[in-house]
Amino acid sequence: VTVTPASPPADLAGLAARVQAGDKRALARVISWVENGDPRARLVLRVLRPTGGEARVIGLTGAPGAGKSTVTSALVRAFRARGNRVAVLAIDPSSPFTGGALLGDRVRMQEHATDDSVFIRSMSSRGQLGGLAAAAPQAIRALSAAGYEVILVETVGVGQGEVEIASAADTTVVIVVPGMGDVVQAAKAGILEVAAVLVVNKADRPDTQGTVRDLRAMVALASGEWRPPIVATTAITGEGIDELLGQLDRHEAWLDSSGERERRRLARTRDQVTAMALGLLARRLAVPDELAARVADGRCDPVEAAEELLAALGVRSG
Ligand SMILES: Nc1nc2c(ncn2[C@@H]2O[C@H](COP(=O)(O)OP(=O)(O)OP(=O)(O)O)[C@@H](O)[C@H]2O)c(=O)[nH]1
Ligand SMILES: [Mg+2]
Repeated sequence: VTVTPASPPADLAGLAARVQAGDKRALARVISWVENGDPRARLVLRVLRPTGGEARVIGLTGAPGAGKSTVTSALVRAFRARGNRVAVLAIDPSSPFTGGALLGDRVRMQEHATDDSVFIRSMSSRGQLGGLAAAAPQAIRALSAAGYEVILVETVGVGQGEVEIASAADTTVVIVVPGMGDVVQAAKAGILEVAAVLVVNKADRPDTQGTVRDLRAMVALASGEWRPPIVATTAITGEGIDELLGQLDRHEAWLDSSGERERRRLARTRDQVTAMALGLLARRLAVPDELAARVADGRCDPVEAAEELLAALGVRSG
C-alpha cells in the first residue's frame, strides 16, 4: 500500500502552477501522465483546481467518418467567436495506435493550430487504471484547471466505450449521417439515450430529411424529461452549426433549471470510483491453476470459484 503525501513534491507543485497559468507544455505533460497511468498524474491533479468556474464539457460521438472532427472544428470556431478558450480532447477508446483518424484530425483542426486560446490533444487509454472512464475525467480536470472554458471531447466509434465517455460530459452530441445504418447502430449501443442533441451531419446528401424524420419518430417514443432536438448540419460549410450551438445552450440552461447537473455530477463521480475500484481489483486478481482446474473439471462452478477468489482478497460478495 502506498501512502499519498498530502502535498506533492516541489517540482510537481511547480508543474501544477504552470498548468494553471496556461502553459500548454505543462498541460500536455500532465495529460500524458493521465494517459499512461503515471502515478504523478494523481499528485498533480490533487492540487489542480479550476481557476474560473467549472468548464463546460461537450462530448461528440458517432460512427467513424460521420464528421465528428469537422463538427468539432466548426464548434471551436463558434465558441472562439464568443471569446471562449476552447480545448479539444480526441479520444480513441479502441486502439493504442493513433493512426489515420487523428492524422485527418490534424488537417481538420488546422485552422485552430496557431490560435493560442485553443488546445487540441488526442488520447488513448493505454495503461490507465480503470480505462477511459477514469482517464477522461482526469484529463478534463486538467484542462479545466488550465482555464479552458469549453472542452469538446470527441470519441471515435459507437459502442459501450462511448457511452462511458459520454458520462464524463454534461452534454453529449450524437452524430449520424443520412441513412438508417448509423441510426440503428447508435440505437443498439444505447447511445441515443444519452444524447442531448442529435445531429444529422452531411446534410448536403440526399435522404437527410428522411433520416431526420426517422430520428424524430424514435425520440418521440423515448421517455425522460429531455427530448433531444434533431439538427441537420453540413459541417464542411458550417451550415446548421449556429442552430447546433443554440440547442447546446438550451441544454446547458436545462441542466441547471432541472437539477440534472447535480444528479449527473454525482452519477459521474460514482462511475469514476467504480471504474477505479474495478481496476484496482483486477490488478490483484489472479486465478490459481488449482482453482481453474477445478472449474474446468466441473468440480466447482464458475460463480463459486469467483466468490472464492474474492473471499481470498477479503471481499465478500452477495
Ligand atoms: N459532404 C460532406 N462531407 C463531410 C461533412 N462533414 C464532414 N465531411 C467529410 O467526411 C469525412 C470525415 O470527416 P471527419 O470530420 O474526419 O469525421 P470523423 O467522424 O471525425 O471521423 P473519425 O474521427 O475518423 O471517426 C471528411 O472527408 C470530411 O471532409 C459534410 O457536412 N458534408
Ligand atoms: Mg475524427
